[in-house]
Amino acid sequence: ARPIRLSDYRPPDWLVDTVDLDIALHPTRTRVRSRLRLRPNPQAAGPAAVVLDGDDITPLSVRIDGVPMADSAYLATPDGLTIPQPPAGPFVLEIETEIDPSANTKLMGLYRSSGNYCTQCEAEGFRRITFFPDRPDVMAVYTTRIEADRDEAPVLLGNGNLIEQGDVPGTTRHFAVWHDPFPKPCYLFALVGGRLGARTATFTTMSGRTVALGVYVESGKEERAGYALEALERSMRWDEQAFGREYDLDVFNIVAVADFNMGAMENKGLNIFNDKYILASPETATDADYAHIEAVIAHEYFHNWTGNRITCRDWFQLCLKEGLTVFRDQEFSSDMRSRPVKRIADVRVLRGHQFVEDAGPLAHPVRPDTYREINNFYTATVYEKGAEVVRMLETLLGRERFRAGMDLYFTRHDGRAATVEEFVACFAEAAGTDLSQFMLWYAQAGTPELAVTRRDDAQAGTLSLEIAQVLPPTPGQPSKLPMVIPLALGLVGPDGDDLPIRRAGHGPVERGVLVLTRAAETFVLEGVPAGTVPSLNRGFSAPVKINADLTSDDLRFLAAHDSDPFNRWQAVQTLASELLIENVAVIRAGGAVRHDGGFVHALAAVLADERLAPAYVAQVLSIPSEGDIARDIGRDVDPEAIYLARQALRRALGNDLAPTLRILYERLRQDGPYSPDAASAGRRALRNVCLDLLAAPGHPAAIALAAAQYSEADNMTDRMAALATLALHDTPEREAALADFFERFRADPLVIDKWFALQAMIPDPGTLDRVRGLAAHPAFSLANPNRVRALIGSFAQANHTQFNRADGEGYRLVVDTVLALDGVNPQVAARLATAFRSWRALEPTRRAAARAGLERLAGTASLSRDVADIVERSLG
Ligand code: HT7
Ligand code: ZN
Repeated sequence: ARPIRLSDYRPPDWLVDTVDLDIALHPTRTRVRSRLRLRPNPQAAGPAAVVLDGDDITPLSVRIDGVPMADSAYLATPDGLTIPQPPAGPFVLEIETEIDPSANTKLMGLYRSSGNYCTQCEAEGFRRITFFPDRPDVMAVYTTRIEADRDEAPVLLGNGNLIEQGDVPGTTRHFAVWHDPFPKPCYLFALVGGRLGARTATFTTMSGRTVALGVYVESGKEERAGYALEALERSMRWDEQAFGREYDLDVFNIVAVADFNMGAMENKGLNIFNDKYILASPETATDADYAHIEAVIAHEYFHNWTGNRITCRDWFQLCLKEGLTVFRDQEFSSDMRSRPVKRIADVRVLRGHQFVEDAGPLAHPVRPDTYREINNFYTATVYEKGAEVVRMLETLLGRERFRAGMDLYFTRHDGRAATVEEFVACFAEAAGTDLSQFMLWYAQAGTPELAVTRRDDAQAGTLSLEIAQVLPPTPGQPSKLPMVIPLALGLVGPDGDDLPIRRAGHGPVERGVLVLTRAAETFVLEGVPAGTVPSLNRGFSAPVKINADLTSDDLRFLAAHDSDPFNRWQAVQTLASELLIENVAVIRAGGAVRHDGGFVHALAAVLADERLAPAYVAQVLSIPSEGDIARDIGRDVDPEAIYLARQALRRALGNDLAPTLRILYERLRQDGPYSPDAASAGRRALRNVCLDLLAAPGHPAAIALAAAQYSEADNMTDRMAALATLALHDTPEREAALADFFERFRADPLVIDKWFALQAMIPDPGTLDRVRGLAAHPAFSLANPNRVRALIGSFAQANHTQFNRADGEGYRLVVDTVLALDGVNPQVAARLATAFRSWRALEPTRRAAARAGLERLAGTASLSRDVADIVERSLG
């Protein structure tokens, strides 16, 4: 039946007004009774069969308007249930099924995690619970009765508000009835039953309503749920202030579970989270963990409006909720923390994941137009590039008109399932502007490349910028049209100050944003003295690659003076990247790497600038990753040479900057108890970058410093940073610290994940055997996605030299794991298989080995649809 195409979209034949579920939980025989009020869709073509989706379930009984149906009156298949001749008008359909949550290793539908019951229905999990038109444009009002053994599941949670609860007379069982008055698609359905402890609070909304908040965790871990609860309160307040969005139910619950396919899920009134994004204490969570928790809590909460109240018409519109909600959570984190540092971090993620995706065989538009397996489209392109597209709308329209567009979207589409066209139309209308060319951002895959050429006319006092845009071909899209690109520009005058931006013949450039619309165009800027340096794409106003004719002197000038913190950081990154790429070539040719005193000097100047926040300086000091360098090189990639070039630069920085780094390291020492706030985290970040660079040359004194920090740390950030530094040096201190870490935290699987991940990332040839050994460790389990991602995911995605071993053994390990995992959890197996997405960019030996790995997967009988889809597209 697959592939599914956007162009084939048809409105549903039948609508569901209400869903009444009665779910009696049992470890292996959970009984599900569903009662659907169906009516023909007036928008559909005419009388039609009722076709319900199902996956791995069989009907025990089917009734129409209370009358049992003969088995011959409906057709049950592995994919669902069809009633060929339903009543002509509205009717009530009742279906009974029985499911086995304990046998559910796919973690989609109803399953058990640490003995607790929980659900995951996005994208197509509800059909594993009961038969239903499992598509987001069928929105219904749900009432759910949950029944369970009181001992086994004292806590019973559902969507909406709790309307009834009690004991089942004469039994050990009890029940709870939840009613959600807001129509929703079935992917937002959820229930939880188990032995859970909670942290609770109340929140008073902007209109004065009281909402009961609860964060439920494994009993005994309530202490670690406090930060998540506070983050939830901050998110709720922020959405009122920034977007005027108020929460709408009497209750908002969050539940943390240990076995979860992704980060978290925005089920209406009952978010379910991977416990990794809830549980935090200074001893067990790093500053980065705290920041992620805050961001994910916010993201899922913000879905209440962008995703739940207004949902997607179909899964092709996924970016409508995900891109927009990522944009909203990024804005929230920027307001809670440092805006420039958040922007830099987000762009690092975008380039590290989305640009890589865009450059390989898995590239797809922000709104794909075809898919075989929707679970494979929860990608960096849909999420991160989707957020950039929303950000560009704001940049193009300005804050006020953008907000007016959002307001219109909220009022016009509340309670509906919408499309990208309808979303963009709100901005076009609110701003009185034509956004038809802008729609190409949703339709065309690939990262635009801008070539920028400067022409100075000293006499006329003008600077001309000739800008050409090219969008490279991507799978299924050999040629492209020019895009609308908002390019925020600065002109840094010879004295280092910003100059006004005026276009000859046009006057001042609104908000300093040049709007590119053609394949090639020239912007003549006036009032520009000689020695002015353009600062292009300030704040990363568009998700593009820029190839500008800026010299190293220009970049050093920007690194010292640019008033735009993003571009100041970018200038240093570009300088580093150019040096590293040059040295990679030198290494491959057997030569000696070039030491660049100018680059060291530029970094020293940033280090010496006391006006800069430590968190920002930490970002400047973090040179491009191996992945960044590989991506910038783009073809014939040799990961070993990249590693060596990067190591050489890190050593040079560690040696040349040692005195300054050492002074900073001491000055930034923590002077009170640990606090996860952004300023304290920034100081730790910079201190730990200093430590890592100091240790890079491998001097025993620096290794001892790291070992001392490891054992003296009173928080996980400092302990983990020291361990990560030690992990890069093959010393007795490394093995001692790793052994100590395991003993300290062996009872805490989330912390042991850090231990798995760190070892998987060690760039030594011995890592392959180490990872094989760890995969057999009692703390490892293929059944738990966090364990798999920590050990095998980190090896495949973050250990460039060892995953890409020239002998192909790294690929073999990952292929073996994908195959073993596919029968357990195909969604997670498919995600792991995407590690091969850049195989074509490798040098010939590794390319051949990676291809052989993919072909081994392709040649395996009975691959899941999830893995088969990734493998076929990767080879395609
Ligand atoms: N909307 C959710 C995406 C999702 C998911 C979450 C958990 C398990 C499986 C899932 N499939 C899709 C999470 C989000 O982006 O907010
Ligand atoms: Zn989301």
